[in-house]
Amino acid sequence: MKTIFSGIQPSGTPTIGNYIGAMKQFIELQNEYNCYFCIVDEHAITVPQEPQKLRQQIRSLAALYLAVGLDPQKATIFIQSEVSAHAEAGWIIQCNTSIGELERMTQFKDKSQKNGRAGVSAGLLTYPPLMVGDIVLYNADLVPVGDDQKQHLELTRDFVERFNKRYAQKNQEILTMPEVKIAEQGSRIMSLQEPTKKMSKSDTNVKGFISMLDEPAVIRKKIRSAVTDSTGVIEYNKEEKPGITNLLNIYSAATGQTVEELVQAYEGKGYGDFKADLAEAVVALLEPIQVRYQELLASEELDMILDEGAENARLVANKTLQRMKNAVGLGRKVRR
Ligand code: ATP
Ligand code: LTN
Repeated sequence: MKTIFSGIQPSGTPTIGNYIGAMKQFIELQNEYNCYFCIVDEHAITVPQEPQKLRQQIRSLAALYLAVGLDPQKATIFIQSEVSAHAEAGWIIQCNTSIGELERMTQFKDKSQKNGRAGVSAGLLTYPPLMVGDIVLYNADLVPVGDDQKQHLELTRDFVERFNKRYAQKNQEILTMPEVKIAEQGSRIMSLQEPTKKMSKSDTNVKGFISMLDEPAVIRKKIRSAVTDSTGVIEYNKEEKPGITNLLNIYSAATGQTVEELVQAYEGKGYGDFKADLAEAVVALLEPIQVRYQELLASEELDMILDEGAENARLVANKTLQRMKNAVGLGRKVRR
């Protein structure tokens, strides 16, 4: 059975972008793969977080993982910082990655531009090596992510090739080469307010995203005020009509209807009707998830699942870490 690894940062409440681009794929894949789904809290502290809030967000994301339908019998669900191999592997990987490579990452350029380069944490720059560590520690073959993570996966693949070449003994591979897996549709859900910008849970404009825990009234209001255009025709055209195109993608992901079916169904109808129906579809998608979420958050079961997840994860991660240390020559030789 092939292995999957993916992670989401507890840097806020996940949005429907995270759901459509990432979580939805996780649910579909858990039946066919050996899966690890991680709450990557060490990634979240690359930008300032309030400790109390971060704690809450970590547990909340874990509850959401389960509420959307991830099954701890099928997938290992755990918190990154509870498996120390991540930080250790991250260091070895950083020392085998050039600053030039890291400075080219779009996510770093975007986030450091907003806050001024000199003022952002060094972790924001060296974060991709931590992500590489997440993936290689579990020998992942496949990494399901949204479109924005493609570049980080390319960096991961470059790293694996370089590391294997540089340190291989008797041509034995040390790390598994992963492939990226991007959803066919909805891999890049855009902001409701600026439909040329990615929907992001840490957007300061809360009207730009629908969080998975938004109440129905809030969802309806945000969709009603989503930016579209003045033509009033429901058409799929990313370049000329990014707003309505984005809403079509969300509608399709929420209901399973294809974009073509939706365009046909709304022929001759206006944006008002379309948005009202879309809002109901999103409410219908999220309501049962929210009910399960509340139950899980209050349960002890959640902590048991996370304890067990971390234990499982440590077993696999520590083995790979030891292989990496042996390859690089750190410490004393330990048998595999
Ligand atoms: P932040 O705003 O804190 O940078 P984020 O909302 O971009 O976070 P992440 O935790 O970094 O979310 O991403 C988790 C997963 O969700 C990744 O696989 C990412 O590609 C995917 N994802 C994030 N935003 C979107 C989006 N707008 N559309 C589709 N997929 C997305
Ligand atoms: N970098 C990702 C989150 C992330 C991840 C991972 C995704 C951290 N480690 C490993 C897939 C595999 C992000 O910012 N969205």
